[in-house]
Amino acid sequence: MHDSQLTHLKFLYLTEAFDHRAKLLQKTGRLGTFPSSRGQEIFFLACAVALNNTDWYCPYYRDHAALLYRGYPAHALFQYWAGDERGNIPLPPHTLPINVPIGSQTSHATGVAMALAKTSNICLVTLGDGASSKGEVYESINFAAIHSLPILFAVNNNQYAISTPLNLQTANLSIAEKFSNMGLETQSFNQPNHPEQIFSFIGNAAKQVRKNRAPLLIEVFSPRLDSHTTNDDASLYRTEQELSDEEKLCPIRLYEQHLLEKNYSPKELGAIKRNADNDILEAQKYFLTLPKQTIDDLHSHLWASDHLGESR
Ligand SMILES: Cc1ncc(C[n+]2csc(CCOP(=O)(O)OP(=O)(O)O)c2C)c(N)n1
Repeated sequence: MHDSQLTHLKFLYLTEAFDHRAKLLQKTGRLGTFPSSRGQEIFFLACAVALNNTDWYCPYYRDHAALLYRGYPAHALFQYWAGDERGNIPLPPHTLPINVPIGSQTSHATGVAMALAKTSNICLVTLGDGASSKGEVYESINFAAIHSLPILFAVNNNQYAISTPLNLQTANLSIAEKFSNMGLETQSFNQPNHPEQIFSFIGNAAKQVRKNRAPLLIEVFSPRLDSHTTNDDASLYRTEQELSDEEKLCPIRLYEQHLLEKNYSPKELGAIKRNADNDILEAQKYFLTLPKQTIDDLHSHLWASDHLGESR
């Protein structure tokens, strides 16, 4: 039995509870549009687990599990999605801010990887299948391949970019195939029945980048169990059958099953879940006690103080 598996489960439960509460807060007008990661939690968690503390993590906007694992306080994530700039303040070390302009995080990450070239650290950047069509993504991958940078491009292939399906992002069968001719190795993981193997798949990929000091692109096919965001309605473009078939692939439920088969007890798992639910409830309560941000809060953390020649 590996305690690390229970730690993984704890962060999956934290993410699940965070997701649940964020959607409720959005419905009651406390949060803005929120992108659920339901079905994709293990992908993001495994990306964070694959790194050391001094490696760099460059997220897009669905990375709640990874950010919680790297130490982002849950109340600050609620603040971020409520449009409160102060939610950006407690960024974990070696972690870039949440990035909503699609694909642009790959350029930032490639710059980070360039700075890491002569160290033993690596950089991991996440992106969606839709982002893989953006010019910056091609430019970043090309640059990273030419300069042999230590960067792992990790694609969360949930097969939709809002309502645009995968077959309109690529004429290939996968994103890994799409980039297979760009001077870097690409790998794909498509075994939704075995979400626990995502940890070793992404862990090995990170090891490979660390050892070879060269870029690698990986893709994990993951079910998207919620709509794109709280502002979207997937039933307008996905069939009921497709949605209910995907629900059976809920990675957290399959991971629980995997742990029970390994002789962890339902009681043990239940206690971890209750603690996680409670931690997120406390974070929500704290978030709701915070005073409203002021106009000054919108820009007081935007500029480095020495750049302006004045202290904050
Ligand atoms: C530059 C830019 N163009 C358009 C958008 C609007 N937009 C938000 S999410 C999204 C789809 C992204 O899909 P994908 O990359 O597959 O990631 P997913 O959200 O499915 O995880 C789009 C087009 C944006 N945020 N940024």
